[in-house]
Amino acid sequence: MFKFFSKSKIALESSKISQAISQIFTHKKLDAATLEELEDTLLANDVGFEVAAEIIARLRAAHFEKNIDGSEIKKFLAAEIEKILKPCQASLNLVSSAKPHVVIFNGVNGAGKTTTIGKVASNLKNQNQKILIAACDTFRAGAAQQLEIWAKRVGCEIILPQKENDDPASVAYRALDFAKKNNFDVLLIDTAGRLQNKQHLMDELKKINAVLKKIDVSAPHENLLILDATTGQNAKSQMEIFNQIVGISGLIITKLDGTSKGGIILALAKKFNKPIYAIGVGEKIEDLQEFDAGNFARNLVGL
Ligand SMILES: Nc1nc2c(ncn2[C@@H]2O[C@H](COP(=O)(O)OP(=O)(O)OP(=O)(O)O)[C@@H](O)[C@H]2O)c(=O)[nH]1
Ligand SMILES: [Mg+2]
Repeated sequence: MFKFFSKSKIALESSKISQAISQIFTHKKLDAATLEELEDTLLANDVGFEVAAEIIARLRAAHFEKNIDGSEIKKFLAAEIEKILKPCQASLNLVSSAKPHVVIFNGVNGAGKTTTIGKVASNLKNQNQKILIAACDTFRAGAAQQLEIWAKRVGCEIILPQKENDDPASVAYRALDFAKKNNFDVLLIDTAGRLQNKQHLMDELKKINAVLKKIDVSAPHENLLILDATTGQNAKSQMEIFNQIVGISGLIITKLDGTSKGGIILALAKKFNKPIYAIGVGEKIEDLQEFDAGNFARNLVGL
């Protein structure tokens, strides 16, 4: 099992959602105009049309008294949001029979891939797993060094590029070969950030996947998409295209401690129904939590 140490540190600016909800329901009745205002608030917080409409419909169908107070509405909303998110709550099980368990971290520039690898590696190391990380971001100057610092901090081994602009797939190949021969439990592969609409860069991810299969047909065992929660609606296009290219097995959503509105998680859950394995709640090594739908829903509405 995968264990996380951080306590709840979600600091959603969506307290904006909760503030707005409080304001909406302090002085007003639950009439059509108020419901419309609530729908606008949900939309402004990245929840997306489908989910906003669904929540409003359920609220309408519940036939509350017109003068119900805000806290009752919040409880109802939290329960509805939890229902939407619950199917995506999942544990990342990296301690499996497949050895080494190979995990690729995909995502756009700055999403938090490298940092999340550090957090995950540290977590697994604490569970006495033998961890190898591969620096397959050979594109950005300094990327390998950044990962090397994490490897030192965690105390795990790393496979580095052999030359500047080395082929990422060849680094991945060497890493899996080394991991197999030296009996590693888990191989975590860092990749360069790339915009999902840059076809040649997306093809490079396919190549990494293909090369790993030459050594182990069951690899990679996870293709994770790391999503920055502050990117808003663009997250949907990232999910769609990365999924088409490599088949995303699950998500880790970062930066939920910052200015994120958080509502994007609802839109993603509804549209793609992929496991959400963890959330990033800060820059430090311990700032990773297992995703808990109920806890997240309560945070979102400010309970
Ligand atoms: N507040 C906060 N910052 C985060 C979190 N995760 C990552 N960061 C920060 O986001 C920035 C980018 O993180 P990286 O891990 O370098 O992102 P990356 O996806 O590897 O970036 P590229 O390799 O350039 O594509 C760094 O300053 C991290 O410290 C998080 O959960 N919360
Ligand atoms: Mg990186």
